[in-house]
Amino acid sequence: MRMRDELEQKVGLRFSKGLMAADDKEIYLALLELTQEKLEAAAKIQGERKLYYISAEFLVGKLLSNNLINLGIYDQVKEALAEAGKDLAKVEEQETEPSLGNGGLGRLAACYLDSAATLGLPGDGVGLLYHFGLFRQYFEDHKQQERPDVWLSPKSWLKKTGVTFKVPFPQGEVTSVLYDLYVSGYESGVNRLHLFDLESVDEGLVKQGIDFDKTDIAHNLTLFLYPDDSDRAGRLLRVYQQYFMVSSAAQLILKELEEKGRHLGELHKYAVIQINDTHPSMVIPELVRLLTARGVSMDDAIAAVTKTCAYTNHTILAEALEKWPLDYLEEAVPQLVPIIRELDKRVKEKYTDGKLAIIDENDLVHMAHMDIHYGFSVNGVASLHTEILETSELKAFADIYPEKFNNKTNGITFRRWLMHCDPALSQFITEKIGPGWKKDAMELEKLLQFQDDEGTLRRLLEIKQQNKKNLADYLKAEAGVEIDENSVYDIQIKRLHEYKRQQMNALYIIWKYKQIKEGNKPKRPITLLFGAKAAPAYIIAKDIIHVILCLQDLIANDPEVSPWLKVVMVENYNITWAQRLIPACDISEQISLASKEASGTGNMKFMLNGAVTLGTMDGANVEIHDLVGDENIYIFGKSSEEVMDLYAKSAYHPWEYYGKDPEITDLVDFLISPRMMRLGDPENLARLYKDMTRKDWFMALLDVKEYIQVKEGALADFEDQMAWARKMLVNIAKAGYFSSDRSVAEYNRDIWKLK
Ligand code: 26V
Repeated sequence: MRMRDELEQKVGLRFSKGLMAADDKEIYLALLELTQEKLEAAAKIQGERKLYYISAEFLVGKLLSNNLINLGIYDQVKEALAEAGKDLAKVEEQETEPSLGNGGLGRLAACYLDSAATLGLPGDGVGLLYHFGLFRQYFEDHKQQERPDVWLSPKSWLKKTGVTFKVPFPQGEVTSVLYDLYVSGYESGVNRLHLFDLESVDEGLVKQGIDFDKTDIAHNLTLFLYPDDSDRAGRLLRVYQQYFMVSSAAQLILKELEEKGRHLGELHKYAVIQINDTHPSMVIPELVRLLTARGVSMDDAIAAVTKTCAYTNHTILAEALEKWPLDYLEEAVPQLVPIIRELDKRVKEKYTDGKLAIIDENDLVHMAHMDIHYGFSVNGVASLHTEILETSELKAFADIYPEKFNNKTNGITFRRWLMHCDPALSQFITEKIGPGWKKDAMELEKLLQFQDDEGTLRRLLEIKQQNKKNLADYLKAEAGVEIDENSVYDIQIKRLHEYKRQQMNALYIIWKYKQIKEGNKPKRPITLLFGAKAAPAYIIAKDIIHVILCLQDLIANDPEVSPWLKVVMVENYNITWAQRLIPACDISEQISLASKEASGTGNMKFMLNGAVTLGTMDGANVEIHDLVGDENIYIFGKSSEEVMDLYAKSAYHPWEYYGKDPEITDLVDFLISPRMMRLGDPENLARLYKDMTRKDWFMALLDVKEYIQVKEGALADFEDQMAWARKMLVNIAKAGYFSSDRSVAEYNRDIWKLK
């Protein structure tokens, strides 16, 4: 049947009208049903051995267009709708974005599911169905406020499976209910994302903002992702949630194994579990518990589990490396404690080095240590990150288990992050080098032959210009904010964290503001765009948002400066925003303190869409730099070795920069200047000022001057548009390495061994 007829039939059946008479919402619902049926009919990827990718987050983004692209019917649908005078982009706006993640780790999980399905690898995701997601961010009085992110609706991509499991807690048993989402591969079959909900969950528990009774675990386990953990009840709730997730996952895995008629002791032959950061680590003792309860001996259970589990580390930040006090585990998951003690005992019998212990001398349970001892693979997510793990953070482990350590540099799916978000660029690339890059991203290198071709470079600039205009139009329509499409767009979008150094970017804004006030106008107006959520209990991160919003206001209302400088922080930054911002970007801000950003994946998305990176030698920036060369990236800042040395010697003191360098004094003092104090909240501003001058744990003042200088250099270079376009082209051409198809193929080759 023609697509137009299929659509007419669906709309007719559902709403008793023709396509032309239907509104965007109705068309969306019809398309949802139609697409879901096609997913249902698509081949299910099968295999003897299966991957279970367990993760607290899956930041999948809107699914309609992604599924249409992967099913190979996007163009047909778009044309059929156009025939009826409808716009697929408008229809897509009807979908609410699932709120199942927080940042890079969650988006990575979604990209990997896409790639596994694309490569035909049998692999399912397993996670939780959070009713209110992380939170919905809004701004009030220049401050972040939070409310529940209501995203679930009766008609959605979720399918109730009827599968349930009992999860035991000291307070009593609860029931997990399994929902599935189809994960389509590009011109391939489908896998699934399994999301567990709590049968007895009670949304009514949420009273004020995002507050709820954290102790009522029979009703709260699947309300929010990462609920506030600033008190004991909050931290305990994390443990309850994690156990709810992994016990359900483990039961699902064993159920599937039993259905295949396999012996449980052979788990490792038929299943591989990727543990995405430490949130799912309790799957190890839980599997041991379940296997022994079903008659497998302790030795065999431990051996099988160790051969089944692989751990990915996504951060070296101490506060994110989970260590649970043993008494929390006694309280929340007492059934696991004897097993964790047994696992720890076996380690201590073999190794005397206290650094290797699972349970340390303070009775803290190191989740990562359990993963490394009782898993067969440990990987970092970029070369530099893995090197730091091996030589520093996890050195004691790399010494005893060198064969377990490996690097898997992160990747992104080009389906969403180029084909979907930048169709004009996609089409142009295909015109130049054919469609082969969609399946083999390394083919993008063929673009290099055009690096001196004026026509190609001009067209790249035109496409970027159109994308910038599209963003300007969208911002005006959605947020009532006007930006100048002829300005240079400089974008920093990522979680708000001090190590990512949005505060350093804010200092640049202050510097530029002062320059303009002194009459030094830039050659071209500059637009600085931000998107970031701060964890609700992360005070300094919220102060940084406050400063950015105050600067946004200050500058917008200063007629001397506003024609030249514009600051915009978008509200509730999410995947949908990212898809609009990234194609419009000229300068990609990747300015973390070297050694702290494990990889970054936004850096890859920007590069792929023809933005030029301004960054430190951190995470995957190092690999981007290797690929594009000095000419096509702007690097500044102290190296990871220098930074790690400063930490080791406690040798960094912000006052040595703040007090001694009048230029820095000037910038930082501006935070508490009368102008800012009038506009903002003195408490927040003074707190950040104090932090930056006395602590500055992530060393913004160390690199800020070089940052300003190199950023000014990039802005100057932007004026030679043809030379800039050449940089854009090289970045696009070299981005192929960062396809998640490459990453996932490497995971499969070295770890999963699925086919
Ligand atoms: C840890 C914690 C600790 C307790 C509070 C809540 C919370 C939430 C998330 C995390 C995990 C942080 C790890 C993470 O997201 N890492 C990011 O992973 C990306 C994908 O590998 C990588 O590109 C980023 O550089 C890295 O920061």
